[in-house]
Amino acid sequence: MKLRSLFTFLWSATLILGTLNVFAKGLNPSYLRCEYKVDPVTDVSNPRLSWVLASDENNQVQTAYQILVSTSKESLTERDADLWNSGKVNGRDTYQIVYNGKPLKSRDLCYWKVRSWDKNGVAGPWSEAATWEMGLLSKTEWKGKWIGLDLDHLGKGKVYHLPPAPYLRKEIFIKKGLKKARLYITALGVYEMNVNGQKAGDARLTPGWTDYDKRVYYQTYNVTTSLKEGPNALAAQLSYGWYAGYLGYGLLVQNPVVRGFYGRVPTLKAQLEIQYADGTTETFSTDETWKASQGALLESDLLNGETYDARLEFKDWGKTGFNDKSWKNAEIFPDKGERKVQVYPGPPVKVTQELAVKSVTPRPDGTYIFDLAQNFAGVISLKVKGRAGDTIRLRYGEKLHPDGRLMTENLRMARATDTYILRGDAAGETWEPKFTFHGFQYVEIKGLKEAPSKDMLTGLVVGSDTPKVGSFETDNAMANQLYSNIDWTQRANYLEIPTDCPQRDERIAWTGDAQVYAKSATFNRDVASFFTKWIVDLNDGQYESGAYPLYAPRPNLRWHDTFSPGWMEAGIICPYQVYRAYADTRMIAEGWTYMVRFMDFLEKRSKGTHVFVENSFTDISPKGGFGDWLSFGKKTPPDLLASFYYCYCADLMTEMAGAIGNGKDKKRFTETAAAIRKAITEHYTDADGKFKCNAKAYGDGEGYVDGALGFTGHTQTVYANAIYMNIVKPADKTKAGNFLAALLKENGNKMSTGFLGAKPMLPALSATGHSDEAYHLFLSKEFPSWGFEVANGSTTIWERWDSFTKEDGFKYNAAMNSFSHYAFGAVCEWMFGNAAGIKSVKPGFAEFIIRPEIAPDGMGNDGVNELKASLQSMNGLIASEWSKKSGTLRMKVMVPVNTIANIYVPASNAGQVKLNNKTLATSKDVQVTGSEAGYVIVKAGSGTFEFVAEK
Ligand code: RAM
Repeated sequence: MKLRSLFTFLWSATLILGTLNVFAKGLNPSYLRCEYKVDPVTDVSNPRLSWVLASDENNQVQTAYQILVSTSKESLTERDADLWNSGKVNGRDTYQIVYNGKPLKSRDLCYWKVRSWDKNGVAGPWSEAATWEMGLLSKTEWKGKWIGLDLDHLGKGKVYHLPPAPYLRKEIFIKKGLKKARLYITALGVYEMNVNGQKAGDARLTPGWTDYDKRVYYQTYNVTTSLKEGPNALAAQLSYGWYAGYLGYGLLVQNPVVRGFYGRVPTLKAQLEIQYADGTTETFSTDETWKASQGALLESDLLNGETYDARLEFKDWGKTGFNDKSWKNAEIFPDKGERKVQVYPGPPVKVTQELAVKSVTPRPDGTYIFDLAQNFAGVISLKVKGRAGDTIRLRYGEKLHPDGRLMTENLRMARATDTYILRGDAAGETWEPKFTFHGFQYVEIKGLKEAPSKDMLTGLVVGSDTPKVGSFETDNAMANQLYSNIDWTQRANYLEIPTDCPQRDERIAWTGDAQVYAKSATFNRDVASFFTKWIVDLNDGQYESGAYPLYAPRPNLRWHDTFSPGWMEAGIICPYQVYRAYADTRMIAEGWTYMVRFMDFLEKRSKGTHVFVENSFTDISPKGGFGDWLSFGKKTPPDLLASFYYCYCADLMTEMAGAIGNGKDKKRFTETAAAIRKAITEHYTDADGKFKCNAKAYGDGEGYVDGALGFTGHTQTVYANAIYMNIVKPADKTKAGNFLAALLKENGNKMSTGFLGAKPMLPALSATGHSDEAYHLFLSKEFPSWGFEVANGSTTIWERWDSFTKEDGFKYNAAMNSFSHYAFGAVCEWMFGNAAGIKSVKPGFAEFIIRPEIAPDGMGNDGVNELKASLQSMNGLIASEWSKKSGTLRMKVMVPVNTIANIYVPASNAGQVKLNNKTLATSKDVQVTGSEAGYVIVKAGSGTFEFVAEK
């Protein structure tokens, strides 16, 4: 055989073998989800499906898919699928695929599976079957009444009014063998339901917080195996929760209402639906035949904690045969006609981790301090032995005073105290609070007779169960700790709603904090369903005027809490970030009228001028809104920031209008954005492109946040935002970047930025050729910086850079001083988007860029020489890793099936670069598409790519 034909032979053999390999394997769909959840219950009538593909082969894409949906697992075949056979649908889509089969009814159980065709047109294997189940689609299907027990007259103290929590129970008789049982349940307040002494599900603080006048959510539990023929017991505990308990700083600011914002008495509504083996059905619902009593849970409140007297415990009250003769009949409470009852759309709040105690320290006053070594949100589980009536008081704090005392001043009016009174069980007893949570690292225990051991307490980390999708690791210990701090702070605050902080008397979803951090959040955890839930709260909270509120849900915590520029725009920015991360257009479509109403509001407010001149928001409190909250030095005019945000929102609306195919609004917002840019340039910049304002217009600044410091348009925050939000034209960005770098230098290379300025700071520096400066700020350990918090012992992100310092201790103490506040954690966006360089081009990362910024040399141990980051996207795992060592730069990129990556390899020309040990320039696996200042650009399909570039 001639050499040439030998080559051809070998080549065809490889191809054939390769193809055979593909035949054998093909694309494998897994992680089947419906409405972002695995096997959920939903009431979305045409739910969206998704899967993730895996393949051993590089450069793979899906060219078509087929979905089958059926009412049973047995009939889930092409021939028998009775709900939907999508047929072969051409295209790459693997997510946001709308169910398009037969109309679904309440209680329908749907089995589904999918298969994909690969780039060679070869069909892969069918996936495993997954399910979803339809909830109750109409309120009229609810037979259960709202029941409760009014105990509100009890528990009135000097400071707090904490009535006991009601207990409810009912025995039912199951006459014959059952096939299926579902418990549909909700509460105004929070509930825990037990079936024959077993807790239904593992969620906590159900059914969560909503604007209860507009809607309440319910849970569905599959209790088929918890029930038996004959008598069965249903036992529920209720607490005040967000509905009837204390909320926010109402008490602190002496608001006329401090608790019971939605109602005084918590109530329960449930129905147990049974399908017997013989096909008949029966429903047991909450009604006046349920029995009700107060019991061992003497106090129960989210902010203030619980008091439990175990001596008053009803033994086995959750089981059949308990004598409830002395209990009252449950009271019936009226419904509100306009209140919707819907399936909980978010991830459940639950215990996501347990933490062991690191040390126990006795205090001179006889108390003990337990250290859990990590600031978090949650509760504890307590294990004790003692005499009946022994009382154990637990207080929680994030920090200790230098003398070892628990620091609780920063909790303000949140009592955050749990008390357990022992029943005196010789075998010992365990207890954990149910309807409260605290933000803490330390627990102080009072009332112990003997020195305790560490295992007396276990920390139970509580939060919305958002799956971890991100990782970030470097060879710099500070950066690693910072990333850990960010994730822990997110976990502590993504608890039902995105709260500002989990510890003090606040814990509300401040929209400003939420909007600056939303994108960062998507890099750490899958927050798609979390935001699906919260955006509804936000829309429910929209004012008549069209303004989005300061926080959502929005009870009336303080008469002048309304809206603020920089905060209210969360209504546009959060859905946009969800769209970018998960390609979710339904959230946009469903929220569109709210978003347009908000844009109308801004337009009206600007009086058609498309800019907010000085003093445009004197009617709100504080004047101008919160502005660049917690910034230093002269203030950035809040009106200028309001104008920037207006422009940014118009841009996002333009893009989102395009995404939902609304050409008319796309045109409208394109024009609006152009008009705003023009008006901003005219009013707020001088001939050199420098930002300015009419500082005199603010007079002495009275009524503005830190107004006495004076105002200027030439601040770090202004340029950082002008670059980040594309307020300045691309051609003028370098100039703006230079102003920003110069301002930093003038300020001793320190940031002066607050909540609104810190987030865009590093991305703006990076975008304008100042990556080294960005790295210096990122790695700095001097005040104010992220590293400064780490150097001062943080395990979470703090509200202020110097919330605690080794030199000065707690400067702010009882004032705003949270040690778990994610706003400054928004640097996470730069860590993933710039340091690791993972940037989406198309929503859902269908196409993305990997353009790592390599840390400057010469920083010794304070620098970064190695970085590894990854993100589990809707398409699968994206990874970006780099390391540098004596002139050699290594880079590893993982590109999931069905995506395209534009990889920027840090090298001055392709000749210097090797890909998987071969010369890049001749590689067939990828395509060199160009170069750009210090980078060779490579286009790649799926696979793992290792680049080596020599200097
Ligand atoms: C603080 C909150 C929050 C901030 C508002 C303006 O009390 O903690 O972080 O958005 O005020």
